[in-house]
Amino acid sequence: MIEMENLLKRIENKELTVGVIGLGYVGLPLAVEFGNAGIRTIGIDVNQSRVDQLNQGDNYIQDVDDSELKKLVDAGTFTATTDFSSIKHIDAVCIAVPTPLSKTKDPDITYILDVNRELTKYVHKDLIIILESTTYPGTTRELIQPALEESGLKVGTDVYLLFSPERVDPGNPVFHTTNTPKVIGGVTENCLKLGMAVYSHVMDKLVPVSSPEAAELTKLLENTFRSINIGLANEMAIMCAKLGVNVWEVIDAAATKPFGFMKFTPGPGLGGHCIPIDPHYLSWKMRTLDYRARFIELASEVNSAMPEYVVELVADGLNGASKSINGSKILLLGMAYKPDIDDVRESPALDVYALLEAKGAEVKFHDPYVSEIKFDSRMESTVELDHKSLDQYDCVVITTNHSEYDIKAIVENAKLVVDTRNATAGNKSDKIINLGAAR
Ligand code: SAJ
Repeated sequence: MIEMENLLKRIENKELTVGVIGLGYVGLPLAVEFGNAGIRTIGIDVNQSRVDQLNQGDNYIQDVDDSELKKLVDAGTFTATTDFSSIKHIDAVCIAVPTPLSKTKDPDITYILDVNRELTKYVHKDLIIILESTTYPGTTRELIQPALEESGLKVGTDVYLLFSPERVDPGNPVFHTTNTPKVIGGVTENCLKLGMAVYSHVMDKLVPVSSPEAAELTKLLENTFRSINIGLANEMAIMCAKLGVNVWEVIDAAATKPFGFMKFTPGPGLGGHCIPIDPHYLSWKMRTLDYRARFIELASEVNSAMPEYVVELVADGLNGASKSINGSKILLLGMAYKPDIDDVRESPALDVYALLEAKGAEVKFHDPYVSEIKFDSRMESTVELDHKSLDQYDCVVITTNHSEYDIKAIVENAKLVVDTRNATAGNKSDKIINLGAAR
């Protein structure tokens, strides 16, 4: 096994070029960390304008430090390209392309299939391939491995294939790419050894598992766990409102239990590019095995119904002032899917906006991080938030509680506030309808 030893030696001595395919919120931070470790890194992305931006040292990912990127580009340590043939000069390639859902909530693996086609073309002896995109269990072995072996090369002896889930939490002030434990599963022992040697340059802690399927399922369990518990919190909110009890008080009290409980909170629904999506990769896979993943489906049902629940709260509030949604002027505060970030992907605020509009309301939004949003065929821009003129709206809905919102001023000046995030906790006023709290 001299070959393995030589390969390991080269990796340990950083005599390798790492490639990252997909330069988004996962791929770009990862590429920058390899560059920071002094490893030549090539970023590959299909988006030419992104590639051009990066090669000018311009950063577009919130969690990446602008000066770090610039330094790597100026030193030639990191370069970006749209040319997949660069794989020929790459020793280890990490794949971090999107894995969304189709309209019918089925896995959409077109991005992985696109990469697969390039891998088949440019795979070469001793290439190490690590899939990071969240996907259904079996993708690595059933989709990627055959694409690599089409060339006649054998996984485990000529090329090395692994799965290692991304665990990037956008905007997290504590956990980032290098200090979040990294789960990794290889198709063979040698695959695992080599993949771990590559990641040991950038990850503080590696968590080897016995197979790529175990690694694929680890990620799905993590995010299914969140989706189901958020669904439980949302259903608790609905039940508490019917029982005349404040769900936020109940959750805070339950959270004092020092063991056996983990706090989740209700909200207007489930946003982001992970939690609403990932569990459906597992339930889809199970359907192909004739098994219904009931918890996943039920959680999705509860979570997806929350925007309508919020609209019912708005209707109740307006009704109290003898108004209807139809013809009312409504302002949504916060369109990003969670506080203090600029990402609106799958944001429930988008659903609330569309549902209110469909019922005849004139809807506006304010978001300090989101300047404009595309609704079907038109672009809507954020309005200025002038507390003194909030009474021009029949209802203000707090959909995402960005830290900078002055809740006291909002409550003081608005006619009616529907609070989906308990942002108004502590503000006593009969103008407030708080999701999960009796009026
Ligand atoms: N949400 C609730 N109630 C909660 C928690 C979240 O309604 O108790 C909503 C959020 O408002 C958001 C959605 O769920 O709309 C998702 O929120 P999230 O906190 O899970 O944030 P994400 O989507 O950024 O999830 C990421 C995930 N990271 C990865 O997949 C690598 C997730 O695994 C992390 O646990 C999560 O960040 C985190 O902890 O912040």
